Amino acid sequence: MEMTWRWYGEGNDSITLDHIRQIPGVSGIVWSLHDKVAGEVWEEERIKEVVNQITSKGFSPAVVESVNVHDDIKIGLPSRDKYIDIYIDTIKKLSRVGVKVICYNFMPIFDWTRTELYKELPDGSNALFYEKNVITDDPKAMVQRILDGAGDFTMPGWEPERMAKLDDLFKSYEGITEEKLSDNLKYFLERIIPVCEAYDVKMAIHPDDPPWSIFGLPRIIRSRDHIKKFLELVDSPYNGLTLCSGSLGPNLMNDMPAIIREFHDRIHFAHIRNVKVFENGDFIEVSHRGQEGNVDVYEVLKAYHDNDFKGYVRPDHGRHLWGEEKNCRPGYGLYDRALGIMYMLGIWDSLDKRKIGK
Ligand SMILES: [Mn+2]
Repeated sequence: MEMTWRWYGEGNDSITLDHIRQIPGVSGIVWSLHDKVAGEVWEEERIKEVVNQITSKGFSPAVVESVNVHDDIKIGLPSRDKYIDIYIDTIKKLSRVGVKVICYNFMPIFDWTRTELYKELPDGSNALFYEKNVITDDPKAMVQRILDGAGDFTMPGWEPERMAKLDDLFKSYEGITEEKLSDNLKYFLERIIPVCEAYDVKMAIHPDDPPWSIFGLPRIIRSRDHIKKFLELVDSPYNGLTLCSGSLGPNLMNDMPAIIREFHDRIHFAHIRNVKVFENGDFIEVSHRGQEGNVDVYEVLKAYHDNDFKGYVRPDHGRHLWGEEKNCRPGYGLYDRALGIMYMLGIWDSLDKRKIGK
């Protein structure tokens, strides 16, 4: 596996590339042009500027997370072709600077969803929290909670300008069933995957987070069966997965090691994170250590290791430790993700040694 770190870019992240260099074993930076909204053109100069920053510190820029998909593509409006052309243009440009994997998602309106960004854990750290019965009827109240909690940072998918048009967005998704959303995803993939094959860029869809429907919106990547159906939409190795143990994990029916063993050859990027699921269905993000939550991170890594996984891995989110929540992005502090990397590499190195009989 190749260990990576998600970085939001100069002036847009509390963590610098020099910080990241001091974490053992990190070879790549997961990046994006974070000021671009879905459907916008990515200029070559802007791409090169970020790639040069990354490579000048000795990192690989091979993974982009994310190139966001415009709602018109998800809804299936006639204007989708124009936005797919722009997407294809971006794939080609990214290929030219050495990008190998593009992460994206196909969730209507909302990206990842939580009800609290700094919920305190018993040890005094805090983390992203999801309280089931807060997500009932009023999406606007939830959006306000998220935007208030994010402070000065703009979070991908939660841009205030976009959230201001929430009523219109909901209206435009009326009548979009899971089946229609899946058809629209297939249409998108049928156009982009041949380009990906020609340009050697693998697409890696991120599962829905949380793995169930919210506010009546369809969600189609949230279980083993959904993943199987998705991979069959376009049966090419270039149509693959960002397998996120933290996103699928809150549904305890999702057996992460089994999913990895079944689909490992289509997993291009692994997000690894632990979650603790409460009896009432609420969940909170906890440290990577398996015993602290419901995702057995050792078994997750073992499933990858047994299959000689060569793809990219990153710690998904982390808790906020030692007061860093005052200036870090929610879920993207330095310390817990670095601890998570050491835990994961510790397991991986042990598995390596066992394999060669040391
Ligand atoms: Mn993830």
